[in-house]
Amino acid sequence: MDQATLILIKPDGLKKSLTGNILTRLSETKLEIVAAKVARASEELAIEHYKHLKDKPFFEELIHYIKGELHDRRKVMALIYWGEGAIIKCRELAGATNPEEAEPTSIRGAYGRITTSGVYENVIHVSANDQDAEREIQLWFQPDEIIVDLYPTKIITEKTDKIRVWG
Ligand code: IDP
Ligand code: MG
Repeated sequence: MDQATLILIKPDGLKKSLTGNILTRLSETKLEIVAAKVARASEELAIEHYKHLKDKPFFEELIHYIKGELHDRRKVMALIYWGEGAIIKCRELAGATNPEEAEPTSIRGAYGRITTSGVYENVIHVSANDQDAEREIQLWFQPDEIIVDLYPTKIITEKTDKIRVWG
């Protein structure tokens, strides 16, 4: 079954210039990239993305982390990988959440670290299941930014909306 997963190259991955390495590793999956962009996590987006962890002691630090405040890189690279078994394939390559427990050959095992302040800097986010993938993809991407139809959409008219065009 074709599946989609959200991948984020987190700010530590960008700071360490790992984008190329991570994309090369992910290409082993033979999945298709159907959306990609550099994006900034606002406070609201960060909190919404990680809302399942809001009661954890490291939550505040995690929000600083994904916003890029720990790495002087206020951005992430967001991608959608699509194809057979996308979630399991990408999560296996990513490795365990805790970079010290991750296989040394996995992305997190190779490039992640644990800081003394406690948040796991594990360079990459991968959606955990279909439900999370749908929720996260809809948080980070608009339908027209994705080259396949993943989820139902609707057309709305917003007369008061202002959009920026090239000057
Ligand atoms: P996942 O990223 O492997 O799906 P989640 O439990 O969803 O793991 O956690 C989201 C992120 O929060 C992790 O990728 C990691 O950066 C951080 N994190 C999770 N658990 C811990 C912890 O016990 N200590 C510090 N940071 C953690
Ligand atoms: Mg998760």
